[in-house]
Amino acid sequence: MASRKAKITVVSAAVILLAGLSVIMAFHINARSPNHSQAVGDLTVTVECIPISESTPEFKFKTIPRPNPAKTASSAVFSLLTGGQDFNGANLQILKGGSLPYGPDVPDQNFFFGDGSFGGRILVDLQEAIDIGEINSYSWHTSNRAPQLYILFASDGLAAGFNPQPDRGVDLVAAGWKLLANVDTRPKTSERGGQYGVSIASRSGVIGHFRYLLFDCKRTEGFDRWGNTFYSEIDIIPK
Ligand SMILES: [Ca+2]
Repeated sequence: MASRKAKITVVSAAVILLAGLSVIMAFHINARSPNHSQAVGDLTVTVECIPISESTPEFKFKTIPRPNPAKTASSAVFSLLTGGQDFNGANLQILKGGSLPYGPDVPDQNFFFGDGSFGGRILVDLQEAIDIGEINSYSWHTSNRAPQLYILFASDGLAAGFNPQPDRGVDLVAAGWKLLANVDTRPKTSERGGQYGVSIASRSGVIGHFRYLLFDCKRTEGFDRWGNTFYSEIDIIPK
């Protein structure tokens, strides 16, 4: 009898242990997923990664809007503040208008900073301050150039001493810029390829009233020369 009880106790303990492990594993896998939504104050930053095997030129995201040139602010003018365009890539104009790459490794249909460089700063000038509803960025690559890593700043351009063209090293907050979001979609697994979408929005419906946006982009890794993200599209959606 005592032996039977002991057996039952051992089996019960094993079941409890396995159940506990599966809960821990589920949490762990979830924590490793690049898909997440993070709230910072009133803003939400939602990240979705479509695995490379399921990625298509339609950019079919489920949790964030797909690229939509019809909704994008047509007044947006993109320019480079720091860093240089890679000569195998497209210029910044590829980021607006809705043209999307036909495959996961098409350099001339994406904008990316020069091979071996640390990244750079992209300025978007909307010509006048508008209420912005969403800012969505999209990228696609087979490997390390897929994830997105940038800090987004914004300004209405009205602060005293505002600097609309801050060079490398200039403290952006001191130069009249507001920090909006820290975006880092790098997964914690070795598999980094895929199609990434980032949607920055606000629970109030309006991110803010801004004329300028500044994307301070970093390379996703420095192991080799190919760490700068293949950006396919950046949509600024007015409210
Ligand atoms: Ca494009």
